[in-house]
Amino acid sequence: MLESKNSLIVSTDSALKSFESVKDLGDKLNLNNFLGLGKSSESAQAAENPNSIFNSPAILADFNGDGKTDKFWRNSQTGDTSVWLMDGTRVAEAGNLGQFDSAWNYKIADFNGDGKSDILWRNSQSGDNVIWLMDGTRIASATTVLQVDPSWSSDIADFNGDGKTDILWRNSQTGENAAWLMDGTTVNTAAFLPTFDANWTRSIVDFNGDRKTDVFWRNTVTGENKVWFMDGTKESEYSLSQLDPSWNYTLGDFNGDLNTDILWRNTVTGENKVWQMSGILINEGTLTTLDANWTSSIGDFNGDGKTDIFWRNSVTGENTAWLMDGTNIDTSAFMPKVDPVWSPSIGDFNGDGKTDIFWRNTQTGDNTIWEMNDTIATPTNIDQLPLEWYS
Ligand SMILES: [Ca+2]
Ligand SMILES: [Ca+2]
Ligand SMILES: [Ca+2]
Ligand SMILES: [Ca+2]
Repeated sequence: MLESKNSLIVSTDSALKSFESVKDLGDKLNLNNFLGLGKSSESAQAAENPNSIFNSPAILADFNGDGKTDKFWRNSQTGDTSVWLMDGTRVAEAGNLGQFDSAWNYKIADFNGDGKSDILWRNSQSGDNVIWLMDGTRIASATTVLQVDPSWSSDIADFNGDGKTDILWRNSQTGENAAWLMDGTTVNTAAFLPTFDANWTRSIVDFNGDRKTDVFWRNTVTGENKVWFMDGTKESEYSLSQLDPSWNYTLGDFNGDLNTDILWRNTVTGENKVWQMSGILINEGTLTTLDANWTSSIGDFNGDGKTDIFWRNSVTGENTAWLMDGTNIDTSAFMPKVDPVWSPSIGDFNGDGKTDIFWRNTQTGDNTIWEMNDTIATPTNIDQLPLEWYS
């Protein structure tokens, strides 16, 4: 599949075989309850974040669609996978799903647009692809989709804005690109897009806020930047300002206008700046400089739809949050220090529209959630999970 431009849609025997085995596995393991922690409660005081970055089940895992981020775990020794449906700092329900060895990578998506996260599995050695449509701790369906040569990698997108996940394929060797417009597990349209050589990296964005995701291209050698505004499989390409390759980027929406913005960080000087995007128009703002030990994650800690920045110092364990208002830092506050053995990830586990922080101790397997309210963190220890489990 995708090996030549004339064979965009080809299914293979091996794909069908692995469909059977995955389906069997799903059927068998759905019956098992993992950890037996009981049923989910309906005690939500849900307040949906106004920004799709933080309310989309195609971005943050939410397998039962209750607006509370869930956890997906893999076991590095057994290949087991499991889901924790979260209700604040409580694991409301846990389920063991099936076994996928480490050759399989996964991505969170929502292929059928039902508001419940699905999973795209891709075998990095065989090129097999499997889609799990999820319903809480249950695999509603496991379907093998077209095989794609392992030289291609996938990105989750929504190019026609119908709320159903599409896929951007990129061949890192040839520089070829292609799009699949999906309807559930069916590939409705498959089309090749223009080629960009291997020096270009890409990210899925929406610079014009039309809910059709766009593609941001950056040349890591020359520092050139480009965008494809997408409408289905039709792309319109524009050049953006060039920026020296020493700048890395993270994506967010710092003014809450639903256009993706870019947080730039200079890996040499520690300088930071924001490009507030409106189509191809750039409003640049310079932020505080932070030395190279600091790494950024995005969140929305006050739930106003404007992306905030969580900074963690990987050497000292210090943590800082910047509540953002466009190109300005509205509030900057230190939060409790956390030893560097703890690794943070974000989600909205209590569904109040404000991003929380899930901490996992990489030496003990202990887990703690910080429920966030602006820059105030309320920590609660939650279930421990042996170290061989990872997200
Ligand atoms: Ca959930
Ligand atoms: Ca879904
Ligand atoms: Ca767009
Ligand atoms: Ca915010």
